[in-house]
Amino acid sequence: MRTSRAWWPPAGVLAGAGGLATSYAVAELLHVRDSPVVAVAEGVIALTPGKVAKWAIDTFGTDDKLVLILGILAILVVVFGLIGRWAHRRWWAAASGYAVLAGVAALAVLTKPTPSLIDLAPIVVGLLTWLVALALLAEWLRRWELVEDGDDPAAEPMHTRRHFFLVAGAVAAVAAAGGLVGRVASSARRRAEQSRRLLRIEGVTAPAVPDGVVVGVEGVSPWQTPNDDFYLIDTAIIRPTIAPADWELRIHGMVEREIRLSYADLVRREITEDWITLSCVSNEVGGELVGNAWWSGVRLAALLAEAGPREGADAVLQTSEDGWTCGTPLAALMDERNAMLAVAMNGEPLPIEHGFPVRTIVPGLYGYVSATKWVVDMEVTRFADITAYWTDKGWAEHGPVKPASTIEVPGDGADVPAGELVCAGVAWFQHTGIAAVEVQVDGGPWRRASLAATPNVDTWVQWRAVVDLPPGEHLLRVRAVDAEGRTQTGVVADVLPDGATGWHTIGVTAKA
Ligand SMILES: Nc1nc2c(c(=O)[nH]1)N[C@H]1C(S)=C(S)[C@@H](COP(=O)(O)O)O[C@H]1N2
Ligand SMILES: [Mo]
Repeated sequence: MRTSRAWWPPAGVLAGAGGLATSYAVAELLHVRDSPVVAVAEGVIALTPGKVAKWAIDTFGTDDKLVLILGILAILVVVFGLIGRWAHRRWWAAASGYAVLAGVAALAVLTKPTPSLIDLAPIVVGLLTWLVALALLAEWLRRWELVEDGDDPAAEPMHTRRHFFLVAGAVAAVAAAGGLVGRVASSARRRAEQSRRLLRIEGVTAPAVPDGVVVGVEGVSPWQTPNDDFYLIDTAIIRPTIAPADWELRIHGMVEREIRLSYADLVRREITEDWITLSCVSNEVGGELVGNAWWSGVRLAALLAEAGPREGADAVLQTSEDGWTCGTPLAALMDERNAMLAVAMNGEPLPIEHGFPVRTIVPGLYGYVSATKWVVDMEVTRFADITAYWTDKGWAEHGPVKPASTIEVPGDGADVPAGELVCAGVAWFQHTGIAAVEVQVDGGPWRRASLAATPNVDTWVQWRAVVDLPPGEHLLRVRAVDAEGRTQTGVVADVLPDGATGWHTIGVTAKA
């Protein structure tokens, strides 16, 4: 191994290991379900003929998957070595080798059920690591070769060799760091997921959808939004994974008594439960950033009263584990509404991406000023003294929800039979409530829709109306009347700075 020639294959293997390690780290950090190698292994399993699979299980027993992964890694070592050799004379061959490997991984990832683009991030990072690492190693091997051939009399032989080994050491360090980051992230995540699965919270009950809340028109959003379908908004690139045993909430600032609360302290308290609709300030008119769930948690009013806010305080600056902040009106957290530290969603411990183990839910406020996921700190303060994540970016300091209504059936642009047509959708104005929904055809008179039931003023309501459409193109429009008798404004406003307004309008073509 004293000549540069011998080092091309090991350089390929080293670069290969570096790419595998960074892709593993990215997969674990981003909570991508499978790292590329595991995805390929699962792809191989899916493609394996039954006979071969049976032979593998008979031969290797329950270790069959481990054997498969080790087999894939062994093949990769050989391929990486070859790629290193190719890099000596034909860089394009080496680069294509990596591209083919990345392509196989991408295929394995994208053919899994419900693939998403983020699942490709580990593969892209791995491919880039391969190319950069091999390019650096190849550069110094080439210089070393020049020195050996005596083509570069100016160069110092020892120096060039040493430099190659330095680069190799750096690539090895990247590989080790990637592996370590991946391990740490995966064990933190597994710990949080495991504790979540084992959690039984006394006082948390399963949701029972109340009578009469659905209008029974196909195509309308389910009244209860399942956790898996609930919209997701957050700024966390790496979502926090907090085991309940590691969670603590500090309530401090302008209070008589600072409170520190462990998870056990929290769930020992009385559990409150309610149907509450959560919506995002970024939801466009007719948009889908809204969901309705059965939330279980601990009332904030009682907790804050124990802390004892001082005269002059009007805000609570909430901070999440990942450093996101929002300012919430103290009054909204302490009045009669069911503002809570939620621990369960639809009868299950909060999903990790929805804020496990504890998040805030405040009926009547947009999420960006209230619904802190992974909440760990609440500072009682004054709006005049604080700024928060979104208010720093030009969004309004106060974010009370605005009334909204949407037509879900028929869909925009649909062809419908002429004559009587059933329309339906949802409307919401959390913590004030909806008194009526009205529908209009082609700018004509507004007609009242019929409303389904609601258990409280904090949830959305489903509506249904029958309109009569002659053949041709038509515009359908919807608006709500709130429980205080105000009609939803038709003035069009953008989502920035404090939520969209305007009447949801769709076009349909009635066919004779
Ligand atoms: N930690 C944290 N909490 C957060 C956010 C965030 O970016 N980080 N986004 C907020 C916004 S803008 C909304 S609309 C809701 C969305 O909650 P969901 O993702 O559970 O639907 O969470 C809020 N809580
Ligand atoms: Mo939001």
